Amino acid sequence: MSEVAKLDRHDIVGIVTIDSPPVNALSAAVRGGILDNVKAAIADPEIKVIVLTCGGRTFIAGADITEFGKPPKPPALNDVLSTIENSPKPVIAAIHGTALGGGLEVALACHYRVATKDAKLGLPEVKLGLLPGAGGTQRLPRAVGPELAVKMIVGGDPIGAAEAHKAGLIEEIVEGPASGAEAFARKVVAENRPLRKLRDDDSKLAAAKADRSIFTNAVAAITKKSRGLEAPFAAADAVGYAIDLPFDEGLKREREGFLKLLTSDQSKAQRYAFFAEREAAKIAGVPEGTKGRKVDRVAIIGAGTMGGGIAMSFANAGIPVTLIETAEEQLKRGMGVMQKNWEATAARGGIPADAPAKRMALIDGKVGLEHVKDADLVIEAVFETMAVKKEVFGKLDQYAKPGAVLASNTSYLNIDAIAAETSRPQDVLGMHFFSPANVMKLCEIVRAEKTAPDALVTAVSIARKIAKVPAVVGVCDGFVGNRMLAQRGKQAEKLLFEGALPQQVDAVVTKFGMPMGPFAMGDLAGLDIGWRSRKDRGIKSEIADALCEAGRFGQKTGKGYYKYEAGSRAPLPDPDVEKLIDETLAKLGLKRRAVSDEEILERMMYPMINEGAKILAEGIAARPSDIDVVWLYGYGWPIYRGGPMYWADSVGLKHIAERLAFYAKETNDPSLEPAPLLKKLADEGKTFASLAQGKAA
Ligand code: 3H9
Repeated sequence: MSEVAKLDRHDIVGIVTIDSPPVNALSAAVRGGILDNVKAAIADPEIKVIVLTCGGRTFIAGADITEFGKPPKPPALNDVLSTIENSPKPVIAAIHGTALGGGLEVALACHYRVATKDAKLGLPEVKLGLLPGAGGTQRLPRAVGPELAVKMIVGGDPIGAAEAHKAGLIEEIVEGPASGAEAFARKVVAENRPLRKLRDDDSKLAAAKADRSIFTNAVAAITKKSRGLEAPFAAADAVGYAIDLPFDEGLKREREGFLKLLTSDQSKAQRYAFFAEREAAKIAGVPEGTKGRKVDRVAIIGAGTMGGGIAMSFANAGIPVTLIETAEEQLKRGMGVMQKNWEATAARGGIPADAPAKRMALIDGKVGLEHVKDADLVIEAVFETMAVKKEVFGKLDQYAKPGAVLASNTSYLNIDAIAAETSRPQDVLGMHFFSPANVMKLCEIVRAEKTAPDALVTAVSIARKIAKVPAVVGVCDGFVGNRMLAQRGKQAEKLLFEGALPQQVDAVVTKFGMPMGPFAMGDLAGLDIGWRSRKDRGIKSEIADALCEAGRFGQKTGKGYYKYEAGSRAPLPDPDVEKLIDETLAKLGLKRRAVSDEEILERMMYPMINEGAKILAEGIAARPSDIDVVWLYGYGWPIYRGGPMYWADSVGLKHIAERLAFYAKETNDPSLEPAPLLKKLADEGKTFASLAQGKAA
């Protein structure tokens, strides 16, 4: 018998336990273990009913993703599932933790399912660019009906045990998975319940068979946000087979769809992103086994947009927050915004009706920095100038308790200089959240020169606890994300002087898959901030300056690079802007030329990659995949393109280096010269992925 699974017998109940940490993924060994042990239970004449359960923190979390792309090893999952489904003795899945992907498919092949109350059940394959490949698209619609099945399979989000119970996906909610399932199993035998095989039960498909719009409407609602992605549409087709075709035929077509996606570039990129995200949580250069500090309470300084959003993220995760302002009025305003925000989410059904009150109760609003005294982690989110930050940190040093981690949410300032204001630079680091902070998943954790390893571990683990994706970066102007973005911004602006229009540049960027182009983003952020800072520094940017002089500050004034209809955020191209650009160029004696979309794409993306190469060479990011994580979760880089560094590898570094050198010459811009690391890799025919772990950030 296999080591990862075993069979125990409690008189008539055979208990098959899978134990393959960390998440009981369906590796070849686990598949074999299930098959052998279920067969042994079937063969044992004493056993009348079989319970399938898992050891450790979770039920099976899916196929073993690390096996994808390698030659398949027997037994195939579908063969394991048909052995379960065809068992002459009832098989009951006992679910705790998460039953995901292939894990839920195993459970769906069982005759009955029970789960603990905090269990989650889902088919998240689309998030890896796949569709369920072991009957999930055929059995789940038969278990819960096509509408919920579409939501779970095409949307990829799991449901909780209560919803699963209501929908008929599980029979009972139990206390302990194995003991609860065993009691349920005895009932099945005592009551002589039939072997429920989902494959043979079309009752929940009847309505959609009669009126296919039930299905197509559900698909249309879910795929609204699937722009550019292949998997959700292929997954929807597969659910359609459940409605239109006999089970075996549907299963065959599902398998074909799965295999096609498995070799697709999109799925490869999405699987890369899955592991990149987990890799980013492993901090380069920190001694193994370093433990984080305990964080029971967080203090956040500043109840503005950033501070409020950060506070919400902590309260969402059940962590108490002391929210500190300089005056009652600002505090009240900040608290009001949070409350409204949660109430709006509750009204949409996004969180339970009592959640806003519960979360507000976790936030203790206070005036005065002395109130940081009970906090284990302090996050400063005040005005973005060095003088203000220094003053705050000087005071924090006075009031914060010994050992508290002191973080700044600065988006570009030097953390070393901030840390130097305290007598405890080992406790100081950056936690750079992205706006809106309660929504965006990225948190750049900035490691300063003297940051202690355990302070760093604390920041990374607390970020994960509040459902953020942390990426550790080093100190430099703009850290990883904004430093790369600045290069894109610079080229975007230059393109306007050469002949492109804002809408042309933005269209290329959004067609690539980014949620917004640089000019629509400028309008959203407000153009006046940059204008003022240019004036302070005596710098000119004639087109942007002319827009601001004409009162076009972006969305807030209803016009910027675009015009906006009242109450709408949709950017509309504005002939007045084209005129303004023409006039500005005429004044400067410049002529517009036709700029191709190809050039725009190259000049938007390649300079960022070039900057990424510099960031790696300087050790600001430890791994190319960390840079990808920053872009995926902080800037909406399309997941099916894996991240800028991954994408660069797929384009070819030699091509990118050549094009950069070409544009450097053509547009007389030395900043576009290929970075030494990019050039070296290009010359050697290598990729970013080939880099061994770089210098620790
Ligand atoms: C599928 O099932 C296809 C089938 O339909 C068809 C087959 C024919 N495989 O996330 P964590 C590792 S597709 C391999 O940090 P958490 C992970 O890399 C699959 N490894 O923990 C990490 O390793 P390390 C559908 C996996 O508690 C460690 O486990 N299923 C897998 O925050 C801990 O992970 C999914 O998409 C895997 N399937 O979250 C579920 N899963 O420590 C994917 C995890 O070395 N998994 N690992 O970095 C998840 O969503 C989360 O891992 C889970 C736990 C919620 C389970």
